[in-house]
Amino acid sequence: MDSIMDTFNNMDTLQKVLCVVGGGAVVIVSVVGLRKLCFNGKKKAKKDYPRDTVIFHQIGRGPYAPSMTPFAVKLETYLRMARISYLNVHGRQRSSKGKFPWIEYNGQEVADSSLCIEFLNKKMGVDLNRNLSPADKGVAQAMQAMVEDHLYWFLILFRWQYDNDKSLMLNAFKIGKFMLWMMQRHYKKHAWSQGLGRHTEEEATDMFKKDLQSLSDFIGTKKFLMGDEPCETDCAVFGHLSQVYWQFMGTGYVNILKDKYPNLAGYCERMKETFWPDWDQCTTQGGTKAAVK
Ligand SMILES: N[C@@H](CCC(=O)N[C@@H](CS)C(=O)NCC(=O)O)C(=O)O
Repeated sequence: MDSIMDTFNNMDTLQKVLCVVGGGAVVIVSVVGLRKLCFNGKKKAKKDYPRDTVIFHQIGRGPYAPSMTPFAVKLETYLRMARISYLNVHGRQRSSKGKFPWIEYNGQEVADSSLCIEFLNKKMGVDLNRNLSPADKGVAQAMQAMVEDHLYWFLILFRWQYDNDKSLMLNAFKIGKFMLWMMQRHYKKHAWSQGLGRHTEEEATDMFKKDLQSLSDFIGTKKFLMGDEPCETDCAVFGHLSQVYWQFMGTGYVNILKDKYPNLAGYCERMKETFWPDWDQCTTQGGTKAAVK
């Protein structure tokens, strides 16, 4: 270190400026390159997947639920509810929109879980909301927006930003401390741009609880979100609640559904029993038992 400093001190001013600018450029190029590699994904190589099968691209399985991504649990639950055959491809390949999950069908890419559902509904003639009145459809859509565009951000904040125990994230994503730091920065930026990341932890926690309370009040004693039969929106609601119920370790709210919103805990169990008889095999740590005490 001393000899590097001696060499630097012996340089003339121009050499020092070039050295500092060059060093800075190398650091910037490395960080930008690493970010592109980690967050934008690699160029896709076309593969020969079977025809007439939904190829479901998602990250690896979660420790106690089938994915750490609520949108993947949502889409896979939909595929099961609609009885559409699919092939899982687990990996870090992002969609053309830079996110997970996404699907391919006979070579056609569809990105965004809701657009995937819309595409498959049309392609396969599926309508899981057929029993809902127009007014019920409106309510279901509003509930979905609350869960995906509001509640979701609190999952992000609890997981990546608040000063909780991060061992679940390190283990679940099999990442080291540097990658954790990169991902924390990435999600912090996103939550800030979205707006909910600007609140204090206390304010955000209150909002998170209000969302859970609304879901709990709305579901009440019903078996599923809109009544005795599950509908398409249950997939999104379950996808998000599954993260709170089974994969909220390290947050201080690991048992919040069981303790404060038992009907939501019952709802999670019901959805799991109905659509995921193989739940434990779809997790890396044997599913339920380890997570919910
Ligand atoms: N609206 C999208 C949301 C998907 C989404 O936000 N996925 C997150 C994982 S939970 C993601 O890919 N994040 C990667 C990133 O932001 O870089 C959908 O429904 O699929």
